[in-house]
Amino acid sequence: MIREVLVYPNKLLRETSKDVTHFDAHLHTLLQDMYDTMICREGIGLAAIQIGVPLNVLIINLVNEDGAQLSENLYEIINPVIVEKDGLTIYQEGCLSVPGYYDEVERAAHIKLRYFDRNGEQHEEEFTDLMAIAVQHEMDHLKGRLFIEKLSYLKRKKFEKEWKKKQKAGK
Ligand code: QAP
Ligand code: CO
Repeated sequence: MIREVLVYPNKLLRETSKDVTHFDAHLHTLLQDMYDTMICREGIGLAAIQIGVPLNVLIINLVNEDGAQLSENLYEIINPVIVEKDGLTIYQEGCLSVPGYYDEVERAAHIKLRYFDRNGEQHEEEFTDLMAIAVQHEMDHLKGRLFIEKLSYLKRKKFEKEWKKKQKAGK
């Protein structure tokens, strides 16, 4: 089922999400709804809180070198913990909860992630490049943070200005 994506400045987006304790049919329905919603809105990543569910669940589905978004490349990440990180990388990020705005954010270039899959199996995996960026972006949502909060003072001002302009235009 396609769900509504919460948009800044919705207060729910500031909530801290909680760990999943039951790897059951409810979780699987949530994951399916998140996937349907993300694909419908042409996203590559989504955290559960973006559809109003404060659980430590995120999905990421990057496109391949041909630009195709294959479901076989879907990551379902539950209760993630970054156990190692190093390096720095800058990327022009966007977010389904901040539609139409993109700006450069600095993040660790390499992470080692401990997480659970939909069946409650634990995994430890290293990520680099866009996948490392996406995981960190989505994990910020679990802490109630948006990428616009990581911008420099001037870039944040630029965002506020553009956002207000957009509100006035009724978009
Ligand atoms: C998070 O972002 C992310 O403004 C996922 O109008 C960001 O899926 C992962 C989107 C950067 C890796 C790098 C944004 C769609 C989608 C928009 C998204 C929009 C339509 C953003
Ligand atoms: Co986001």
